[in-house]
Amino acid sequence: MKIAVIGVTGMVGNVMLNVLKERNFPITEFIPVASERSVGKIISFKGESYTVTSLEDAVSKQPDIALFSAGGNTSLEWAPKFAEVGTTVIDNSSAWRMDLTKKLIVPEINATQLSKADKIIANPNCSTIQMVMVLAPLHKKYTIKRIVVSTYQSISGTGVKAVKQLENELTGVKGEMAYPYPIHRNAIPHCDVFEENGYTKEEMKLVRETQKILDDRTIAVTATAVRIPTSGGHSEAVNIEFENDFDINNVRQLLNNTSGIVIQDNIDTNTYPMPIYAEGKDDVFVGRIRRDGSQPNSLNLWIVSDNLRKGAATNAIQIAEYLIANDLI
Ligand code: 2RA
Repeated sequence: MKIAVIGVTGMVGNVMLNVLKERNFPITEFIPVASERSVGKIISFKGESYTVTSLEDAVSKQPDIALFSAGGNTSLEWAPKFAEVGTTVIDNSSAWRMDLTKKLIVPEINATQLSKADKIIANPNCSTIQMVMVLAPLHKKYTIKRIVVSTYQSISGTGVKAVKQLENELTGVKGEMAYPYPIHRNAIPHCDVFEENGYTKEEMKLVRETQKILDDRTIAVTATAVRIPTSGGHSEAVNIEFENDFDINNVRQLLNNTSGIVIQDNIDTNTYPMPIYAEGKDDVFVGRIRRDGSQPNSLNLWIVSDNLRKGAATNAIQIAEYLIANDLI
């Protein structure tokens, strides 16, 4: 496969290269692409050196697949240009996620929707991916009525500037600030920008993308997204109200038997998921599974996953793998 990675010098782009290598993705030609200011830079991939090229040049090479993680504006402008030359675009930005003509895919849940006609495919938001991975099997069995989710999000989701700000705060170095206040020893209830309704875009992604991926607009979702000083992954406290009652052991068994989910849940041994141990892994980790006795048919659980891997790079590459395996490219 001739594959282009757009945004190759960014945090997700870098993780994409690691995952492509780890999964031995079938690549016959690799095209690293970044913004004008990075064109000409030399990067290393699978032991070889490559020169970063421009979007114009990459389109002219007509790649089979283009993995985008370069922001929404770049995706809006360039994804159609790649699609026009026959490239299948898998885009990690929010640009195409809610477009009614585009598919929003978590392979374990809805890859079967995909067809050869899909030339621009949207990768969901990281905090959505880890949550719907757990919700999908539960929704299928018990029918979800309402979700209340609070997220505790890694600063790596903000970007390299925020990671650097935290490092500087820890080492006492004065440097550029991603936030106008400290990240260290703080919790910032502000991920992405605020919308008119007082919720942030991050919170509304959890609402809108969840309904689209589970293909059920009747699911009520409310979210609070918080940035915390960790870098390994996003954590989520999720409260689910079902239409139907459940047996807690059946819930565990169902999640345990779901591909991509690992249960870490034993209060006798203080076993539960934590981002510091999820970092670098592709699984979605679930723990603190317990009935919510405050209302019928309700469950609490804790979900943790590496936001740069299953939350971004790995999910996108799994979509590409699915397309290849099903002759859709
Ligand atoms: C965040 N979900 O964590 C977004 C991804 N950049 O800020």
